[in-house]
Amino acid sequence: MDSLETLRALALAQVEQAPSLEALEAARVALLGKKGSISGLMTSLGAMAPEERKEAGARFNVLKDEVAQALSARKTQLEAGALDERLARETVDVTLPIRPERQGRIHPISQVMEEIVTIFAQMGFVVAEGPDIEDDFHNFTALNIPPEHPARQMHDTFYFDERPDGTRHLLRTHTSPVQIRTMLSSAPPIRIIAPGRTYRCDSDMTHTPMFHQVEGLVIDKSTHMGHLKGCLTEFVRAFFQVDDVPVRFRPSFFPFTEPSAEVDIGCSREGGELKIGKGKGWLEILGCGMVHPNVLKSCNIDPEIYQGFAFGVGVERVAMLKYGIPDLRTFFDADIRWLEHYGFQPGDVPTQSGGLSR
Ligand code: 2NL
Repeated sequence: MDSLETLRALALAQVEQAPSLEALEAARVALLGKKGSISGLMTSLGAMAPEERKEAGARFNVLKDEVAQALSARKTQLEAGALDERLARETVDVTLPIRPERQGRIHPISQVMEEIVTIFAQMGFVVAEGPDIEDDFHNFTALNIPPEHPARQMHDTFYFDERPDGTRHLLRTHTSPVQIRTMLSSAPPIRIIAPGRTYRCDSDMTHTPMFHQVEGLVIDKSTHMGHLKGCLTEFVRAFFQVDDVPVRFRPSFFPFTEPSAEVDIGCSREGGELKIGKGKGWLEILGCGMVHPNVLKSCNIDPEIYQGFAFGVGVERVAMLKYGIPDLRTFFDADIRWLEHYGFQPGDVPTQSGGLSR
């Protein structure tokens, strides 16, 4: 009896005073392990008379439960302490000055998307976002893209497996579905910019299966082609930071706009060096047009009352032109040396108040 009390006191002291999780585990093995002292008590029951065994067994079990409970309580305590200690050890002083030799870089895609968004934000556009995984309606049908249009083919669009109802989701092939969603959910006037990832089943020197787009949409009662020309001319000059760069609007075709145009900027290619500004050549920068009445109707907007313009910019393309990046596929190589060369310092990211970089 006395020896059981002594064992109890020793066991609880050992557990409650265990200085570390390792010491606690050692105590658990010494007490409750196969060859532990409390397990030893259980073995001794075999040599006892039936009456004595019954009474002793009950007391041994109480002790065993008590020790197990103490082990668990101490474990919780030690773990909390270990976490506190780690949190204290790993604190970061965010007020310390940056260390230029240890700085990461902003990817040129992120930088250029931020530049484009900043320019349009300064004109009063609001950023809109939507899902990368879309359905047929938002990506094609609402955009006046007919069922037999080549863009809908398997080899141009990434489709998911068919669902029980026979429909298939897809990876959006442009950010236009974001604008469709905006027109469906909010009444005009609308002035939004939709930056994001887009996907097409295409991979060669000049195409990657994932790429980036910024699209814009303006809808109001009296929005006209003059607004489109003024807005995009202003954008191109702000983006390339050349005040007098020639801009031309060349007729084109998109199913979702009528009329449609492509915007070119002037450039020169003397001595193999591309220079944006006055010169003999032209560079295609973006596509645009007046929103097709069928698109407005699909979004429950009355084309007799409202009209608007839309445009789309390929981010990789304008990033390559602006920053002289020669190879599209290097954008996605995750090469640290490339990023150190073409990337941007975190402090150079454009803001509405600070303007564009450089
Ligand atoms: C290009 C051409 C364009 C649009 C995108 C658009 C969106 C809606 C309605 C009408 Cl919801 N149009 N987007 C319009 C014209 C051209 O992009 O070459 N992008 C890289």
